[in-house]
Amino acid sequence: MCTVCGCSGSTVDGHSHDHGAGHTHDHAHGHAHGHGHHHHHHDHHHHHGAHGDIHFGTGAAGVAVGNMSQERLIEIETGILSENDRYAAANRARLARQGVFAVNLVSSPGSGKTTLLCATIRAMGGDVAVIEGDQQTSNDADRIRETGAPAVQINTGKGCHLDGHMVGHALDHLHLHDEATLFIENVGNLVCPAAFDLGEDAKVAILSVTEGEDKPLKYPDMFTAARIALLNKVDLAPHCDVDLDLYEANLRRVNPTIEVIRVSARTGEGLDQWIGWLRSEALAKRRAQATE
Ligand SMILES: Nc1nc2c(ncn2[C@@H]2O[C@H](COP(=O)(O)OP(=O)(O)OP(=O)(O)O)[C@@H](O)[C@H]2O)c(=O)[nH]1
Ligand SMILES: [Mg+2]
Repeated sequence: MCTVCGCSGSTVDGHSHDHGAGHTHDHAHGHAHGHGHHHHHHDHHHHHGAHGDIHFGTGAAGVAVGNMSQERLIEIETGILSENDRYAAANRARLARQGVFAVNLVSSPGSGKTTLLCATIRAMGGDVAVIEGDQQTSNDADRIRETGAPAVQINTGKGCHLDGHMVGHALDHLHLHDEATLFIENVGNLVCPAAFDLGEDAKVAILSVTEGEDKPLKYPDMFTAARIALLNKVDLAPHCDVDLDLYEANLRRVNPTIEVIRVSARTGEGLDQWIGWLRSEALAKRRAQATE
């Protein structure tokens, strides 16, 4: 269950929750690990498709959230978040050992994450790898592979976000070189991915000029969680009634320290600045590790 929207797609779920009297909980979801105690190891219900694409949660799972008390939901939320955080911490340690700098790209559907990633990879050259998250299809991983970069597609099925557990599986299948850059494209969703740490170094929010200047104010959690925002499709700005300065001001209202870069995946505008940010952050991470 997603602890944010209550949908049934998460892989980090509470098998061993004590639901108390009167609570029933359908555990028909695809793949879950219990909490530390009562840790039942289930057969892995995800399966692998072409190119090692990983499919989660294709089975239906019903969670009667409406029957749960708020207290109960908060209790479960705390448990699931900490379970996710354990997977995320393991991912983070693994990436740190390899000196890999990892970003988690979050946005609403269609803001241009994949297009921007393809343009970034082509402009950057060098050692990059991609984890793609979508509910269905391997379209985005296929698009990434056309650039020559390795990509693993995760299909979340019913899931509305990637979680730490899924990304751990994807890392098992990705041949990451030391000091590579890892891009994780999250499921297009401006709400739930904000709450799930994947073990990344930074969340990068992508907005496009067509979405409207008020989006940071309406969906603040995502922009509070992000270190940097890429305001994409600026090539379209002249055709839209959009005020880019107001867009930026609204971003800074919800997150005063957020960095904002105006980009166009289509024309390449702003890509140098974005790649510069990636390089300097990766360097800063390695320097910090070296002095540890
Ligand atoms: N004009 C213009 N179009 C863009 C730009 N970036 C992306 N697009 C277009 O926007 C549409 C969606 O782009 P995608 O890269 O698929 O967006 P996405 O965020 O990866 O979408 P999901 O993975 O489905 O959430 C495509 O038609 C792209 O060609 C841009 O900078 N300018
Ligand atoms: Mg995409």
